[in-house]
Amino acid sequence: MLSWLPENVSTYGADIDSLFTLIYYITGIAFLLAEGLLLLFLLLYRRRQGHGATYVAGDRLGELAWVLVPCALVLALDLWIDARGAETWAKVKGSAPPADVRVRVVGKQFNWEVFYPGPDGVWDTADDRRLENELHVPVGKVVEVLLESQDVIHSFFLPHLRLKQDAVPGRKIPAWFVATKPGRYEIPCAELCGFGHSGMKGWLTVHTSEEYSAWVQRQWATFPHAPATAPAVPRLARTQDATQTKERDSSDSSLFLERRRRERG
Ligand SMILES: [Cu+2]
Repeated sequence: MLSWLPENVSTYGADIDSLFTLIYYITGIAFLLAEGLLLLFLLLYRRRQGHGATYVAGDRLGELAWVLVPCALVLALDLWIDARGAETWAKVKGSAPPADVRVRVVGKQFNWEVFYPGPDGVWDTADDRRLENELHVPVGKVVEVLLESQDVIHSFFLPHLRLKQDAVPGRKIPAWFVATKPGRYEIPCAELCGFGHSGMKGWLTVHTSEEYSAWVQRQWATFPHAPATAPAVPRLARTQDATQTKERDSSDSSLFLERRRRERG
């Protein structure tokens, strides 16, 4: 296996790694074959006294085969990778298990802003928390990350969780993961996003459930309605919240249009 990969602490990490390994060996072998043939042909058909160059039109089947056979091979290997990856893609990107913890992550030049809905589980209320470059989650729980960008395209990358997803201005893109081991892991930005890109790095802290409860207590200690136990599960169901987000979006855009109308008028 590929021992230089970062430690896998994700429930779906093994699936991603197995695909990565497949692609790694296919492209590695293809590279060695192509470059080996190139060197061999350079040697075999090098310039020699008394041998002129031959013009090859490529219109005979035997000549065309040099193009068509590699094309068919590449296509077949592509389809193989697609077939092997379909199930993993469906699991990781196609659907998400019900979230235990939900956060919003906004990429901006040059840091990650992490928002928690707070004990009431509702966004945009007084108990929301905003953290800079710090994402705290409990181990073994489904974490849903709603990705946004304030300026340019960023890429939210959790190498140890085998998760990478672009954050695109104007879009809210959901991603999810379940961490299997407590620890502190890097969150680099994996998309060149400006002069400070190389320094754009946050930290994911995966707590044990007791540690996470204690962390939640500390974060929301100042709120009188802070719960006795950790709000691991925000109160809103997924569908309810999706509707609410949609409503807020449309009201945002209608406010924007209204403002434009007033500015013009
Ligand atoms: Cu970046």
